[in-house]
Amino acid sequence: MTEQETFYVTTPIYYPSGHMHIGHTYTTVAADTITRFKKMTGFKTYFLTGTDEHGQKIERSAKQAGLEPKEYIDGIVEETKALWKLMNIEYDDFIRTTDERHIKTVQLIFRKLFEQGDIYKGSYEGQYCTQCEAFWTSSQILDGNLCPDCKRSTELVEEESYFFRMSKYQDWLIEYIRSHPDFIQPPSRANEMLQNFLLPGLQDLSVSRTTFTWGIPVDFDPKHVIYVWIDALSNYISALGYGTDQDDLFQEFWPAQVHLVGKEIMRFHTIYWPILLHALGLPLPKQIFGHGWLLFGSDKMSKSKGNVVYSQPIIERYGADALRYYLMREMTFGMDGNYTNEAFLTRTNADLANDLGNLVSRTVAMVEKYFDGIVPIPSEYLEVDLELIEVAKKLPMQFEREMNDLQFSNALQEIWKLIAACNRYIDMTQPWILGREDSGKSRLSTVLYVLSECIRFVAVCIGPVMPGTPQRIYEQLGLDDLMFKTWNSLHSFGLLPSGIKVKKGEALFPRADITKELEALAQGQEDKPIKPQTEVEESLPTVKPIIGIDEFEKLDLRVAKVISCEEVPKSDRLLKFLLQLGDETRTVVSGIAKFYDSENLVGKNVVLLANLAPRKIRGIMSEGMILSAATHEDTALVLLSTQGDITPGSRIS
Ligand code: ME8
Repeated sequence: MTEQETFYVTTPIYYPSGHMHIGHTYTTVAADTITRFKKMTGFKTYFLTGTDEHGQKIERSAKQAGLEPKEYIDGIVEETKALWKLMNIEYDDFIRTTDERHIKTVQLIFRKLFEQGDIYKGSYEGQYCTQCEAFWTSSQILDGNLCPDCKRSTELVEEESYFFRMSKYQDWLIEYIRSHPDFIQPPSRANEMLQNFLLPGLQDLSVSRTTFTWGIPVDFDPKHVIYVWIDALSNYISALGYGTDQDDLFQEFWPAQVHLVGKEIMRFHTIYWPILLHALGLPLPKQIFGHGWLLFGSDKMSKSKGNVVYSQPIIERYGADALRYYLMREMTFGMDGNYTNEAFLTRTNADLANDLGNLVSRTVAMVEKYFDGIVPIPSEYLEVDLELIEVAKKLPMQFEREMNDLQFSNALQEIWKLIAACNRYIDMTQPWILGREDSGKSRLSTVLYVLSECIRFVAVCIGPVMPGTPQRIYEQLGLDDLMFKTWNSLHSFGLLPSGIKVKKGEALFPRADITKELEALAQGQEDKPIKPQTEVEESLPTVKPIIGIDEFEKLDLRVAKVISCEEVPKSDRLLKFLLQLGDETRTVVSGIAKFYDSENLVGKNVVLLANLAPRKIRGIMSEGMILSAATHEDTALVLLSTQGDITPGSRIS
């Protein structure tokens, strides 16, 4: 017996700096789909996902929520796991970069690279973008010192730093990429990496920071934390136990077959990661696939821009399979595409309710009507039958070829070719006419058998993309036995046992009234995107450590009156306030726009933390913080106010 081939697939580990949206769902569904397909076709699979929990961005998001970073992240991680469960994602492991197992491995990797001379200590000056957590060189930075990725202002930062000798490995990597055409996919991205980064020459990479603390400390120099990308990328091997004495998974599954990532992080995965692995003496993943973006208009949907669509309201109304189908079918994997509710509903109606749903319900209804629900024994096959059978027989091979290239949309189109052929076959053979006369019975038995068997082929193939649907089809076909539901059972046409009893069920995908559903979906997006498994109230944060009165007195809390309040352009979260405190006025930006209308606040008293260091938010200098009470998940938020009349500027103690 040959050893079972392994297939290790990963998604990026996502930043838990906000709720996961449909873009994160996209990559995760793709990884789940290919894993299920490989498992079905006989591979031993391993599917890793997780969260990237360190860095300044998370530290800041937590601070804004008034929580410790870990406390803040825990809530989002629970939410994320709940979302993956709803999406029917079956990962083998969920790694968090705050896991002890990960921290130990990252420290070990860093030390090893330092000891062998690949990492050295120096100092760094550069434009740093806190939003993207990236340093930019003078050739990359845009006019006005704007970040080339997110177009926000960057800061000039100088700090002591450890560096990785990227330049040492540059020629090796160029050669590797050129001699391994499958390594970077789609191929256009390989060109991009070579032209934009490798051929102009790599600079040594700063791999530690002293400007923030929320990270993995360098164990031999703890004022440094390890820069997020070494920390983050190592997850792909730390999760397998690399560098520990429990490294069975590593031995079995490394190198990964494919890392699935969005195209914006290809540079990290196709340059830093291979070099890091090579320096560690480890084999490289077989492939890095950079898929395209889900766009909102012409912009990438992203947590930091807030222009996102959440998966939860869609799943709640139409089920995970409809959304999984849409994501895998609508866009070519590798290219950008738009998500709109309208396109989703149109496709669901056309492909799922009409093409697939009707085929199954019509076939089952006819078997019930003409054969008392018993799948008949076919008689002689005519030309028209053989043509359809040929389409079905070709499907597994064509489907497999597309799936192996991660061309999910093409793979689904192959299945839908068979569905369309079946629907045409019904029109051509006209079973309702055959059913009128006894003489048509024998012909009708062939037609309905062929259709039922084609539906079985469809059900097996759609499983990896729509894991909840095959069983619903098998139940309608009356198919129990596992042996008719496997990939191998598609090797020959005609295995479906005659004599099984079909059972009409609910419509697989009810037809949506698009106008009505568009309204409901828009409302759903306004509501809370993701409900964690546990009740929100139960997970309210525990009380912070005790402080003395002297520490409390450092806070200068004042009553302030709202003179004016307006929405900050291009933000659905921020309001800009002009506040009166005695003789003084202050401008303050506050993230409460989701909970209050700006005009309702004018004239009201609020509580202001008046001695908070000023901070620029969206280009506006915010001079203090308006206090509010919020649930842990920010599902509800109310401003603190005063009871009774009090002069603005009064002290609060
Ligand atoms: O980059 N369209 O985390 P992240 C398609 N922590 N995919 C999208 C998307 C969109 N609009 N938005 C997000 C990070 N994604 C790092 C990764 S890996 C060692 C560290 C998906 O939370 C896509 O896979 O910003 C993208 O690469 C990833 O989420 C970015 O997630």
